[in-house]
Amino acid sequence: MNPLDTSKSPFTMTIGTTLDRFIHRHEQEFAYATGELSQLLRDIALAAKIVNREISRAGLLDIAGSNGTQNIQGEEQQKLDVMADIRFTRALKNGGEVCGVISEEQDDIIDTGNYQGKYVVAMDPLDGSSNIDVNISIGTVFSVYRRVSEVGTPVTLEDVLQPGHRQVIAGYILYGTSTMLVYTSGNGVNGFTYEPSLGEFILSHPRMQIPTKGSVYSCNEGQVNAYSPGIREYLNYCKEKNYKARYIGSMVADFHRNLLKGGIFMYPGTTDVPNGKLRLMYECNPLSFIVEQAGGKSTNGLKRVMDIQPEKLHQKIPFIIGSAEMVDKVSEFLAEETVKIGK
Ligand code: P6P
Repeated sequence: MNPLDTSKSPFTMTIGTTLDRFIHRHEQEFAYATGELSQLLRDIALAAKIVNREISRAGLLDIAGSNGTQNIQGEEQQKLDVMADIRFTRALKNGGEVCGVISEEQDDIIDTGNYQGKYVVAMDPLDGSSNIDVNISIGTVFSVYRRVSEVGTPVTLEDVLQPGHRQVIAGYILYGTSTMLVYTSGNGVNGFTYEPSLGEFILSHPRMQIPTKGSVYSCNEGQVNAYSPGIREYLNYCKEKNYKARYIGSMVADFHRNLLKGGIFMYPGTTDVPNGKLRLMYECNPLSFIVEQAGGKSTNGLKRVMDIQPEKLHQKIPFIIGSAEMVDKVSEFLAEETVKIGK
């Protein structure tokens, strides 16, 4: 890029720029920049504003609590899970850029009927929703891939079962003390804070970078006896180093704190559930794209998450993500475990 041409450089994007203007200015950075991807991102942002409004009033509108149904994972769906799924799916269908969607809340691929759409989206419409009733931050997580099947035809399984390194956009919305949209399109990570009085996401965290090391670890230690020896030894290592334990049961919130301050989030496998709980396509891959773009790392304990070839829509993997040096340290303990028990 011509060093004198600062039109596209994120460095000219001052805090206070709206998401819309940021997208427009950076459109040329999108692979195959033809405007569709920009519009797709705007569609996601619109749905996020609507979901944010619903969540902030949940306690008043009797839309909190259980929906009385389960998703394909057998997890109880909250009313807001279903609402968020409808809002994001509808925005993506109406936007026209997406030919297919996979969602934590839907068993199968959603064919949007937009056969001319060049993209597919994998999403967790509302992660951590069991925390809604107790007013703890929750999040939406999304991944965007370019379809591999011919434009003009229905979405296929191959369009959605792509490895994470083929993502073109990944992001999350954190419905917290303030609502933020954080995303990457492969040129760094930028965070936008929602200003309700304007109805706009405003650039507040340009060029986010995760510290290469930190002193916070996020893990459900209630399961410690079921973790592998390597994970247990790493948790002991954290205590010896006097790290802080911070785990609020809402991955997007735990991840966001670690992204800003440095730290590591782990949802390992256990003796009974060796692949853990978190889903590769719409939880692990999007956060992995973001963390790598911010200078961090993520693995399943054995390999880079974004190199895993998905085999099922709702495939689960053990998940370790955060500051590069902390993820490397876990890998060291797991490697020693492999040697000791001769896996
Ligand atoms: P556990 C929420 O249900 C979630 O998917 C993540 O947001 C969170 O980190 C994890 O599960 C909590 O799971 O088993 O520790 O309660």
